Amino acid sequence: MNPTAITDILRRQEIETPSWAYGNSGTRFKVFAQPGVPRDPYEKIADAATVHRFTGIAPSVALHIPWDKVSDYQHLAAYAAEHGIRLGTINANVFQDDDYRLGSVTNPDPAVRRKAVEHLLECVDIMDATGSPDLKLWFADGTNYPGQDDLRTRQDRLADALQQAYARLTGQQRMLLEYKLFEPAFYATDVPDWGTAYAHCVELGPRAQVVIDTGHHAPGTNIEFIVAFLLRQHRLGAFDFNSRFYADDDLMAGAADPFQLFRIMNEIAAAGAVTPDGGIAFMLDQCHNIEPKIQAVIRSVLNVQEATAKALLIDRTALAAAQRDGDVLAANDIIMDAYHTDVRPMLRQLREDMGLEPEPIAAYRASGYLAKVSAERVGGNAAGWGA
Ligand code: PSV
Ligand code: MN
Repeated sequence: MNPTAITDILRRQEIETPSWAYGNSGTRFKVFAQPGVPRDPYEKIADAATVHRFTGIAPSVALHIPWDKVSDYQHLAAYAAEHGIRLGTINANVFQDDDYRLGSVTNPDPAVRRKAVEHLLECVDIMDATGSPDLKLWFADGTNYPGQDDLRTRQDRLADALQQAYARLTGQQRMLLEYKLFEPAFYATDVPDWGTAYAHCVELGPRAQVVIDTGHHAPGTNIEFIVAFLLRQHRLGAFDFNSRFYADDDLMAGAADPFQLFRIMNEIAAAGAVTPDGGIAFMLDQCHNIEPKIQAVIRSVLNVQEATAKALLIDRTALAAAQRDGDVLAANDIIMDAYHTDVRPMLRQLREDMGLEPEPIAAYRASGYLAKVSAERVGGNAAGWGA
């Protein structure tokens, strides 16, 4: 691909940032408070808009309900627009009420299942008000002990709930179903892998799509294979990018394993699906427990952008020829050549062409934004888990 074609794609790339990345978070041992943390969804939007201002490619923010509950969602959407961004994916949250101890949509108690489905429907009402295109579902449902509940019946309950939510979607709205190997359930998770998510999506219809959260697999899983498979089936709806050393560590995307992120973006670039018309929502899903949050989100956006630029640099004609010839080492060299290219000068130039500061992190640090919001955001309750 010629340099102009590459920069044209990079200019149109969009990465959605999560509202919860701006709030306080922690491990199950401690939530650390940081200065300047937003106290409500409006302040989270201001932080997300700041990330977009410095990167130019993060024009939307994902909301999590009820963490981001407000009385007027149209007002919130208008506020986002005033700040130069839009409201993106609506994430349902059926994992924090005491009622959900034995599951939400797969709970043995029909009253609890009904409550969970009502929340999913409420999230679609919110999408109608905000213009958000996607409903993202992740269920903490599962069991801790063999015999605790019937595994097949739980799948029936899940299918029934998904069907009710899917039927409520209108127009171009989509349902994105996320899987996760384990945690909080430790014996059997009800949506543990891409195969389960995929099978439910196929049963539902074309607007049900799978979400790949990069932290939700067993160690050593070949995630790019899952990407390739789902792309081929037209069922890859979105990513939750983050990185991990052990389990679902929720570290900055591209921090723990930049080569894996590159391999994933290679599959996306090969399928021509980097830009929004490719139908994939590229989101971050991370927590910044010990590092400054806004700067960490900027770093993550840039890491995804760098991995994408490298993937776009792969000489696909030469690669196809090497693959046809069975030249294993030449093919691998072509991939590694792109991976080892320093794309930072190209991206600095791109930002200048887009009217942005060439070095987003340095520019953000020099802007004084964090000192300003730390002085302003005094009193009230800092947003965080459960808030
Ligand atoms: C679950 O671990 C998850 O990845 C889901 O996307 C949730 O919505 C998110 O984290 C926030 O806790
Ligand atoms: Mn996730």
